[in-house]
Amino acid sequence: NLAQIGVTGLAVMGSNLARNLARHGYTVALHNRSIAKTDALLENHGDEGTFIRTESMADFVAALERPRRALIMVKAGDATDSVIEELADLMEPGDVIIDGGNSLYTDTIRREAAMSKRGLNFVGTGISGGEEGALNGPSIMPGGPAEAYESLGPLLESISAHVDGTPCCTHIGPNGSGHFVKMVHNGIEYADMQLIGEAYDLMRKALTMSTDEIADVFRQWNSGDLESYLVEITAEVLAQKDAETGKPLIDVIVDEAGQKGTGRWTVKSALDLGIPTTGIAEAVFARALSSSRDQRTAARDLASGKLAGAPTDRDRFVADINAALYASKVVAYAQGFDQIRAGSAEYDWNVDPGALATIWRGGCIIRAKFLNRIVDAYRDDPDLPSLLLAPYFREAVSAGLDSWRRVVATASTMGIPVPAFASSLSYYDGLRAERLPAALTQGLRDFFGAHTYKRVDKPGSFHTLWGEQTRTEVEV
Ligand code: NBP
Repeated sequence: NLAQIGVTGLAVMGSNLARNLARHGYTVALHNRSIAKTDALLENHGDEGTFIRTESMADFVAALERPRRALIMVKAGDATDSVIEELADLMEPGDVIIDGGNSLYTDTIRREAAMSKRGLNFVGTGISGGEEGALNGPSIMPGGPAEAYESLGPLLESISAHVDGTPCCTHIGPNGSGHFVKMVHNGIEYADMQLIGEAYDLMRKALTMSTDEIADVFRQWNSGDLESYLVEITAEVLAQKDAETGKPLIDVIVDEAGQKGTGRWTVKSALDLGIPTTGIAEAVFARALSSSRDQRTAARDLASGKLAGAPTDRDRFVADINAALYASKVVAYAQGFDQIRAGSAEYDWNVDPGALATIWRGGCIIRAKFLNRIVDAYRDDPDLPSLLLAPYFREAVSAGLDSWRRVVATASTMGIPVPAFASSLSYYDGLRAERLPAALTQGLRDFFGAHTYKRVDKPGSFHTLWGEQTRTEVEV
């Protein structure tokens, strides 16, 4: 009996995906560089379905029915390259290699081109939802040849999360598109978490609320417009008590945030594409600041200035924070979708933003009720210039705008850092401004570097001999 699919790389993600596949009735070939993980999986969960144990890559490939489908779940980077090479040497034209790791999309573009020259179908797929999602239904973002998706799609769709009967898996587009959208997904996750952190910090510092009270607020928010996995687990994280001290666990966790790199990749790509993904960038930089322990220690006695403006009406300010969080979240998603649109245009991927929002509604870390609104927005207008311009979001942000400004103003006068709230509001104000100081930037650039400027009243490019009394503008 041959396997419909094989999984190589049986650490936490790979073994949970293998179990998920087996539970859905597929026969799954198992392989791992070291046999211990394969045997541990079989010993602990071998009765969950039909698995084929293999020790070598050759046995693994031989255990697969044709066209062969092999899912790689090893560490991203060099390990993935070497496993792809091993597999490709043993496979035949028409076979499908799937990389489900968190690979950089440019690596996926390179790998897909190399495999397609050898007649192999290479599918780079984003998989979100962590280990729990891998086992019970992740959000899956496969990129690669359309014909590979025809045979692979039903299988991936069956193991993905489902929302209202719709699978959280769809073909994203060619080559690196799946890993690209997964990267931006992770970037949005960074922004979401930073915004939640700022909301928590404001309740703590501006309203001196207890951790349990803040947990209650997040619990309530989770039954409103902010309903989402991250808001839900924020309430749980805040409610957790430390077994040793009895304090809220959050108060004994060191305030230095780590990162594995996908947020940084998103920002680098945004810079290359020229898209102001400021919410995600602030989130990545906020983590970097938190981890600059030596500087933070040395800076503890820096002046604060006169701090003022503590809110007097607690309920009202909590409602303000709710509105600021929602509006800033809309900005973060608007920017993320702008980046996806720009990436899609740059690489000719033809990514459908509405379909993407649909598969992010379940399984993944950023799953949220809110995603339904994004699906609606793109269904009503596939060419929407910005999510902020969709009627629903336009109205929602406008309704919360005064609150958003109060929150940023209060944070500023009280000396509480809110980089993501504040920069999102500045982005919004920048986007809607009739005139920006960019005119001055152009003037300065022309002054020192003859970089030219355009005029509001006629076409063309102009350079001025600055400082001359007479009109010395020249058309370039
Ligand atoms: P890890 O990223 O920790 O990788 C461990 C696996 O890679 C083991 O099976 C290990 O084999 C194998 N491996 C390594 Br390391 N070097 C290898 C090499 N040179 N050749 C062959 N195999 C090699 O596992 P993970 O946390 O399960 O994640 C798997 C992938 O999924 C990663 O790309 C990750 O970024 C991505 N991902 C993870 C999550 C998550 O929540 N953890 C979520 C979404 C995506 P060994 O047992 O012999 O050492």
